[in-house]
Order: sequence, then structure tokens, then C-alpha cells
Amino acid sequence: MLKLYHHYMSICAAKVRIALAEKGLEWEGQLLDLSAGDQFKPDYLSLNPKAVVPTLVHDDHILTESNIIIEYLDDAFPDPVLRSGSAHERAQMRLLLMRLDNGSEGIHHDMSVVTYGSAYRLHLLERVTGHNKKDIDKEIDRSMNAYSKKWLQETVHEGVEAQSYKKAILGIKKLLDDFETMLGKTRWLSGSEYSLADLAYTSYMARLEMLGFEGMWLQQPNVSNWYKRLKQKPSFQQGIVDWLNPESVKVLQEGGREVWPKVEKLIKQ
Ligand SMILES: N[C@@H](CCC(=O)N[C@@H](CS)C(=O)NCC(=O)O)C(=O)O
Repeated sequence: MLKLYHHYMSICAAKVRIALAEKGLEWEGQLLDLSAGDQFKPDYLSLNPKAVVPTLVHDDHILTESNIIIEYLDDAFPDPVLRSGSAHERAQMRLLLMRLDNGSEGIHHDMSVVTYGSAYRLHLLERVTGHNKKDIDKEIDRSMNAYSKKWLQETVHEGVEAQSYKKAILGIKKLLDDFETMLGKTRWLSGSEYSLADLAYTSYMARLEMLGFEGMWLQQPNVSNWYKRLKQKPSFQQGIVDWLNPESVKVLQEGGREVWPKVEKLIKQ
């Protein structure tokens, strides 16, 4: 029995849904309303003390951290294997997973900053009448988990002008440049077979696309072709598209469209 605690738009929850789809597993879901604070309810905190999604419960086992969850699923349900290849390819795959989830240096962090700085900050600002700094900080303090509070203030106040935004978008640009080189040598990120590395970055690429930032890889034929192949997989539909919340997608598209000219300048500098 597999039960996933998740959220429509969460990039890490989508990562786990893609893994479940790749494995063809049946699962039960419980959606959390993150704006209503479901993640802070005691029952959920007992499963995931960091107050984030996803959490997977498999029989008696509680699993947190999306990278760990997808590795767990690959161990527990090895058909099809998503870590095939040589020892070196598997090491390459783990390095890419680590690059994604590496605290404030990781791509997950960069993507959160870019998402909030481009679009979701507008969601948050909507909840604060008058938009004065003190009330905005209070709203961040009330609604966000301890980790997000550390970086969110600057991003919400300054958006695309924040230093943290610049660092984040350049981090993502560097990642795409590195992918372009890697994918010039191998068909998939860590070798000749689709692996957890490709799976893990799929929802991050989809987030960039929802923001309308495809210009970041338009000149990169290998990345463009790789992403096209990821989108053709049924797991893209089942893990991402089937769960999209149209209102949030609209916020991402509108916010992204507005900031893109500045983003384009930042990445060309
Ligand atoms: N390292 C964690 C990160 C989890 C995370 O940051 N989840 C986000 C969604 S992608 C979340 O739940 N945020 C809570 C919030 O927005 O209040 C993982 O990979 O599972």
C-alpha cells in the first residue's frame, strides 16, 4: 500500500508522481492545501517534521525527501530499473541528484527563488493589504516553513531585482549549459539509459516552461531534444500535466511573461 501526501504544483511531489508512473504503481493520494497551512497540522508534522511535501507512506514506512523517495521506490520496485548502467554512470546519476538538493546551493533552492521571485510573490502580496514591508514579513512568518523564511523575504520584496534571484537564475543557466555538454556525449543525463537523474529534473524543466523561460535552452539542441523526449513519456502526463492547477499555472505564466525581458538580460550578461 502506497500513500503519497502531495500538492498539485509542487515540483518535488511531481518528481515522486513521475517515479510512481514510471514504475506503473497504484497509489493513493492525499492533497495538502499549502496556502491553508495543512503542512503545519500536527498529524502531518509527525510524518514530515520539515512541513514540506512530498511524504510517501509505504506499508509501515514513512519516507521523506523526494530524492530519497525515488531511490527507495527504485529499490523496492525494481521493474523497470531506473539506475541501470555502470558504477560510473550510477555515480554520475547520484551527483546530479545531489546538485538538485544541496541546500541553498542546490537547483531546488534556485528554482524556488525563481518561482517566487517571478510569480508566486504576487500570490503572497495579494494576501497583504497595503503591501507594507512589516505586514508582508508577518505574512511570510505566518505562512512559510522555517527553511523558506530564511530566503523568502528578499525574493518577495525585490522579485527579479533581488541578488538571490540573480544567483538563482545564473545557477539554472549553468545547469542547462552543463546538460548541453553532457547530452552531447550520452543520450540521457547519466548514460545511455533513462535514469533517476532524468526523472528528477523533469518537473524543474516543466516549471521553467510554465514560466515561459524556454528561451533559456532554445539555442541548446541537446537539451531541447532531451526535454522533448521527456515530455513524450506517459509519466510526464501522469506525473505533471494531470495535476496542474489552472489558476496557479496562470500565475506562473503571467508572472514569467512580465519578468522574462529582465531574465533574458541577466542570463546574457
Ligand atoms: N528537500 C525536500 C524539499 C521539499 C520542498 O521544498 N517542498 C516544497 C514544495 S516543492 C514545499 O512543501 N513547500 C512548502 C510550502 O510551500 O509551504 C524534498 O526534496 O522533498
